[in-house]
Amino acid sequence: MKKTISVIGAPMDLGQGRRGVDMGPSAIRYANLKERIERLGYPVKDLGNIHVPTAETHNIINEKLKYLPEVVNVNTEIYEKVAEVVQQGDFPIVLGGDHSIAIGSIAGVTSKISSSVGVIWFDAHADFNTEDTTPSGNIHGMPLACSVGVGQRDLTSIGGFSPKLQGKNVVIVGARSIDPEERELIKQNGVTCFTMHEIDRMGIGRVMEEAIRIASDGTDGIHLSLDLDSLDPDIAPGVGTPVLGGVTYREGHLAMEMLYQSGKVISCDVVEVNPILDRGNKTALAAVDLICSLLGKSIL
Ligand code: B3U
Ligand code: MN
Ligand code: MN
Repeated sequence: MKKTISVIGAPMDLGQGRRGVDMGPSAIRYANLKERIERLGYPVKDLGNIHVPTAETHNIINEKLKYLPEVVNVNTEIYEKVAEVVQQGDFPIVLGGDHSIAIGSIAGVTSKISSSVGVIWFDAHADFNTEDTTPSGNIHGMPLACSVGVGQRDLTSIGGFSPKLQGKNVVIVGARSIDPEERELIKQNGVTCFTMHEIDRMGIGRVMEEAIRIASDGTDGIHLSLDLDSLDPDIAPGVGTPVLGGVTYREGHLAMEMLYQSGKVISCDVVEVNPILDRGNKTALAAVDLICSLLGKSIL
């Protein structure tokens, strides 16, 4: 019997500055997420959406940590929901929303796993800023730092424990836009980063072999955090901060297929799909295609 897949919508847009990413969960569901996963033989439960307050009804108090109290509250709810799903033995897929939702999602997964969890962070960015290094004040640029215990306390302590991850089991894949101080923080915390340069030189196959080895070394499983802006804007135009020169459609699929074959992945986030900026729901469709490969869809 295959694991039950539990889908949680997190229509969060308070971690960044553009309208529309709150519609990500609808767009991904509209791309037939449930039916396509069921076709692979999994039972699927859709648990609906977490409540997210409307940006226009709240004020920004701290320009370096925009919407901090609201982001903390939403992530606390995500943490509780994801922890419940993992406790039941199910596989959570959290649909963003912006990438700040990974703070709660990773908190939920790691709270229910006895030893540690590794993370593979697919992203054009490193999301390793803090309130001291952020150029934007947007919390979606901080979730990976928060998860290794670096950053503002309300964010790092969601779920009542910190850190959630050890830097030595964290791997960023696909990066091509990293802020100077972020680079220093990544190094200091022992995080591995395979940028587009390494993907070009080594090929995605060798990069993923290494990434899987590092994320599973001494851990009880791997959490995949998939930011759709990791893909090239040609195939994923519907994201808030597109960056040229990204992962191709086939590289993305091979990466997901290798993660499936590793048998190590226990949970995932799919984030930053913004239907307002998209063309014909292309980005949400690409997201569902990638999830299917992650769950075992093969060509033959
Ligand atoms: N590093 C920049 C930009 C950014 C991070 N994540 C996204 N954009 N999507 C920042 O604002 O922290
Ligand atoms: Mn991101
Ligand atoms: Mn990104």
